[in-house]
Amino acid sequence: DLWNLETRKPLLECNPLNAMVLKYMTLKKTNLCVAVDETNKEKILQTIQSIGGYVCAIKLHADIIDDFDQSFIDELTTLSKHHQFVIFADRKLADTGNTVELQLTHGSLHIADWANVVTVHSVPGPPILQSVLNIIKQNKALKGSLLIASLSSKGALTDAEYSKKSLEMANDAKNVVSGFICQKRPSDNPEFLYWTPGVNELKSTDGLGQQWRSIEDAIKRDGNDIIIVGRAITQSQNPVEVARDYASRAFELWKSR
Ligand code: UP6
Repeated sequence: DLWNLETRKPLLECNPLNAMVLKYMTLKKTNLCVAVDETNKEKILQTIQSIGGYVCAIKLHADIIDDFDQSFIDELTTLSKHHQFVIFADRKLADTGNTVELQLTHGSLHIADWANVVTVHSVPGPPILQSVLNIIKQNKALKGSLLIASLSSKGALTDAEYSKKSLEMANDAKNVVSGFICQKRPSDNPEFLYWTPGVNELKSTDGLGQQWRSIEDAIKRDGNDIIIVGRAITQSQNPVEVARDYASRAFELWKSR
């Protein structure tokens, strides 16, 4: 059974980013990634400080942080080492190769210097992955990328054909692509990790097109490995307890699959 963790582990560990993710997942018994979509660095750091023990990754949208600066990066990096999680920049890159290289290394965000993994849209085609690889080779914090096979928003244009083509792109670039952002696992290839947003146990939509489903559907029915959870945790009454609960439920479901 290729989905058995012990059988699958050596396959995943060939990829430097997945080796890191898997180490934290098995050590901390969690396949939870929390999306901390706050706009103030102190608030973000406080949230990470409190839930950091229950996650394998922390996902950020750096471009929504009002006071993003080097001290934020330094504290984030310290927290990631202390709590042992991967730093995930959800930049959703989608441009021509040269521009993508500049977006990863320059500007006020210079993502490749602090993020271990970044999201990439497949819409520009294979050259985008070559550019991400060029930056990964520079030995910065960035170790891998997740290709967006499908989006969770209502009416997304990422249909089955799009997901299939994204998979073909990833198969030709396994040294760059560690896995996917997807709703349903687009492949049975156990060498990739499948990360899924759109998870909330209490609500099914936010009124702005987001589509949420349960942890069980995300992992068992849809075949994903890692759940990405935002507001269900960060806007709950007790983020620490909810994070602990989501992490333990998701991990049990993943192990038993
Ligand atoms: N995200 C999605 N759906 C996608 C891709 N990315 O929701 O298809 C991201 C959002 C947000 C997080 O940008 O940061 O995942 C989900 O947060 P939520 O649980 O609060 O909706």
